[in-house]
Amino acid sequence: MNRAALPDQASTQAVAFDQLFWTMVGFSVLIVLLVGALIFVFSLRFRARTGVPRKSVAVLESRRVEIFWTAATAFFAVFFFWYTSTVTLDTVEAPPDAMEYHVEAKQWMWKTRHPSGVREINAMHVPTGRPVTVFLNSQDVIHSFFVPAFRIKKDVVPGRTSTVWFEATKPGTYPLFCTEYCGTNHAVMTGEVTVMTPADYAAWLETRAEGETLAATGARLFTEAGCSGCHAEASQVHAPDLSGLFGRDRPLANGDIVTADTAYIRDAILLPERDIAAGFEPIMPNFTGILEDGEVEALVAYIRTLGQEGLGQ
Ligand SMILES: [Cu+2]
Repeated sequence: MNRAALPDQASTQAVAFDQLFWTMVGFSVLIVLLVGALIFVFSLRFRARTGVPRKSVAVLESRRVEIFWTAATAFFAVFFFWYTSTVTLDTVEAPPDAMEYHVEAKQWMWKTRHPSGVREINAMHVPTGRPVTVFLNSQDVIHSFFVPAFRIKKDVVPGRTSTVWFEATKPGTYPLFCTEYCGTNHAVMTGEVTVMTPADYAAWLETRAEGETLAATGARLFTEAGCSGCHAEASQVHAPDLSGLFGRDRPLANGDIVTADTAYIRDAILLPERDIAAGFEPIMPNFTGILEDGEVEALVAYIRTLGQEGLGQ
C-alpha cells in the first residue's frame, strides 16, 4: 500500500492514528477477501446444475458456528471501539507540562500567541519533543483548526475555548487549514506550522521582539477594565478573591458546586448573573459587549495563573 498518499507524520499522534487507520484498512481488506472468496467458492460448488433438484442442497444448521461468529464479530466490534477511543481520547487531555499556545481564529486568519508572548499571523513555530496545548477561540464564526501532518483537527466555536494538543516529532514546515466553511475567503484561511529542534526554536525566539504573554495582557486588563476595583485584596467591595480560584470546586448560592475552569470563569465575566458564588451579592456587572473576545481569553489566562500560584498578584 502506498504510504506516500498520506501527509507527513510529524507528531506522536500521527503515528498512532496511522497505525489505527492501517489496522482498520487491513482488517477490512481481510474481511472483503474472505467474503469474496466464499462467494466465489460457493457459487461454483453450489451452482445450479442440470439434473440436480434445487432443494437438494443440505442446509447447515449449527449452534456452534452461530455462537462462534456472533462472539467473534462482537469481539472485533468491542476491540475496535476500545482501540479507536483510546487513540482518540489521547488527543483530548494534554500532559500537564505542555507549552500553552493561544490561537484566535477570525475571518480569515489565524492569530497565534506563543507561551512567551511572541505573536504570529497564519504561522506557528513549535519545538520538537515538547507537548503543545493549543487553546482555540473564535472571534466570529465556527472555524476548524486542522494540521494534517499532526493528524489533529478541532472545531473553533465562538463563545467557548476548545483545546487540542500535539507533540511534534519531525522538523519541517506543515500546512495548517481551516476545515469549517467560514465565508468568502475560507479557502485562503491557511497557515504554516514550522517545527524546529529545541535549539533552533530557542534561537528563533531570540530573533523575535518580546511580546506580552496572554496572562500579562490579562493582568493589564484586570486593572484597566476595572476588575481590580472589586477583586483586589484591599477592595472595600465584598467580591470573591480570585487567587487560588482556578481549578477549585466552588459552591454557588443555589447550592450547586461547580469547578472553576476556563468555561466557568468566562461565563462569570460574560454572564455574571447566572452562577452567583455562595456568600456574595449578585453585584458583578455584565461585561458582554464591553470586553472583546480576545480580552476575555486574556483575563481567563490571567486568572488561571493566579490559580496555579495560589497567591495574589
Ligand atoms: Cu475559517
